Amino acid sequence: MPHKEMVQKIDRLRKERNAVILAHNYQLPEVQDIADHCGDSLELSRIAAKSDKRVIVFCGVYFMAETASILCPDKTILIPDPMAGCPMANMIDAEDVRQLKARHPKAIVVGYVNTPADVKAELDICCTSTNAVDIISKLKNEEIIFVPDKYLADYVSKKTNKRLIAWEGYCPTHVKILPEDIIKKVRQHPGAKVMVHPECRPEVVELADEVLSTGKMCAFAKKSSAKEFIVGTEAGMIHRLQKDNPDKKFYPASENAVCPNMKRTTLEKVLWSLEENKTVVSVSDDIRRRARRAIDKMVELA
Ligand code: CIZ
Ligand code: SF4
Repeated sequence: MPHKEMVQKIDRLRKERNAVILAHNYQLPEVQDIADHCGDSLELSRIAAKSDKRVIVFCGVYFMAETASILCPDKTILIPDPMAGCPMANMIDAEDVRQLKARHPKAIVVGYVNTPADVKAELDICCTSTNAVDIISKLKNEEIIFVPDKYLADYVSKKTNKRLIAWEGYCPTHVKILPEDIIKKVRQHPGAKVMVHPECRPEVVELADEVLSTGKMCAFAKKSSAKEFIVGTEAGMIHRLQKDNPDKKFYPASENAVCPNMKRTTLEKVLWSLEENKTVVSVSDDIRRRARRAIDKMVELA
């Protein structure tokens, strides 16, 4: 089907079905372009919760659609491709967290938003890359468990001067960005500001001017007086930044940082999702209630 026809069909169905289409900052450019809103996972979940639309088409990975479902259980949350998982989120399961808690019974358990719903249900507090440093710095506990990202844990630990008991997970896409990539790009664009995501390796984080979540990258690029930026995160972010700031230039730190799961969502699948009401993401009441507590605790602290 030609692109224009597909976009027209999506527009028609979005109205008929009373739906809102949300796209994560790492989605394909053509998906970002037809979305009602782009953002990070929590921004999008909050938009979903506030929306008066009945149906939410969540273009992102599975844990993000689950988080939206936890925050708005009365709406229909659709994921255009249910196979779009996050390998980092899947590096830990609920039983792993229960075992960690048994080994460190006094510890408080903080978990990155990149976790499946049943893992969130085991957490004391959820956090995002935007608020992780803020939340950990406010905790008075002697022992803090942090799951699943060892690199985000390392960054937060250095920023807060706190020792964290970290799980050994990592993002397979962000680890593809190497220090030599940053050095090469800085040589090519000497005036550019280097912003990287805290999921990157510590050796990459060390070379950055700014360490930011995708939401914060958007805000920083907008307000900075710099005209050029080297961007150390998933490739989809370049489209978002370039569209918001047409007078500035954005260069990927590495062309290899492409998340195959984020790229599973295509316009065809968005259309199919609206046509067939597929695939519905829902979270059982018990898991939802417990996971919701960890998210509410984050909102209270951050
Ligand atoms: O929370 C998100 O959306 C993720 C995974 C990354 C970010 O920094 O926005
Ligand atoms: Fe998961 Fe990394 Fe892909 Fe984000 S970029 S969805 S953390 S694998």
